[in-house]
Amino acid sequence: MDNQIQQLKVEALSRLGEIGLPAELEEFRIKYLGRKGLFPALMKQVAQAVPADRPRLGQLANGVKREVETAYGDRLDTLTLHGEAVSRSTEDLTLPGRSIPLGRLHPVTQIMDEVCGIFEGLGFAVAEGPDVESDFYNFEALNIPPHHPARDMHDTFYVSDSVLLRTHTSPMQIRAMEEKQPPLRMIAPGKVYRCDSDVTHTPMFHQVEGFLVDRGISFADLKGVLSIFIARMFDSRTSIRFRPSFFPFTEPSAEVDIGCVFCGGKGCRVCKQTGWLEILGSGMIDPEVFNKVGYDPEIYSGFAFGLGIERIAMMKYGIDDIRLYYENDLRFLSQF
Ligand code: 2NL
Repeated sequence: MDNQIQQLKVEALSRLGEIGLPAELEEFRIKYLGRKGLFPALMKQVAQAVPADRPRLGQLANGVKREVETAYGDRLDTLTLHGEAVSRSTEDLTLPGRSIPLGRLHPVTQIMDEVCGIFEGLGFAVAEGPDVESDFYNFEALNIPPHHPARDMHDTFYVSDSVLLRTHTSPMQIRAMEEKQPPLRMIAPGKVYRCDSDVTHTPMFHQVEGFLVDRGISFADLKGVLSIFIARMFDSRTSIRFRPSFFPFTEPSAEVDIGCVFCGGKGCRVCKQTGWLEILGSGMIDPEVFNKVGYDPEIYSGFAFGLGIERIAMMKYGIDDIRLYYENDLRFLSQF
């Protein structure tokens, strides 16, 4: 009996050493370790040995069986690690791996990049600057005098009497005009602040302002550039309307509307039954602004415009509550 056990061990281990294919390994398992295999048969024989020999033979046979099982397991690992799925394996090695969730750009950042990209494509330079500004760059240089309603405490966050959070990104454009002579075309993207909060207003939002100054610039240039922008941002078939308006820093001024993207111009709750949505404000730069930066308004003219990024993103994506942008709810953000 002892011999028989040793012989089975030698035979099994040497056979295992020859095996190179998963199918052969499975054959081995059935022949030696399977329910009707040689090891279970050996164990039955041990159970029938004379009682005096049984504990010793049992211990020996069990030890050998464990050794062979371990060697079998090692062989199985080696073969499967080399890419061969063994039919007995309970894991489906063809399943795709667990995916690692990826972050993405915030919808406001995506639209900001898109808007800037369109103007860069038209030759506009990009200038960024501080969120905290002086009264001069935010108001005075833009022809907004001390008691103008736009300075009202309800709209502007003041840091001190003459320091404030910028209410638009125009200050960077004023600096550019102070530093450089025309021709000049530039956009200023960034965060702006106004003390206002409801479904269409947040106290901080993003704006892109732009301007172009040269000799002989007319309202036709303004219409041309802004029409190209709208066609690229939305669709070349989008209808456009220039509506007379007023800003202290432009004259004449126009607000630009596009055909309502929600109802196609038929009239709905979002466009208040008008069929139009306002997308930006614009105008010919007021001679007073040129005087402040030292340009001669008799020689130069130019246009300027300003647009709110959250507003454009709401139109493009059909979002009706601006606050969704700033709640950081992944169910919302992961849709973009
Ligand atoms: C709006 C309107 C506008 C400007 C911004 C501007 C800048 C300079 C000179 C003259 Cl430096 N104008 N910017 C002009 C017209 C309109 O923005 O509704 N923004 C959201």
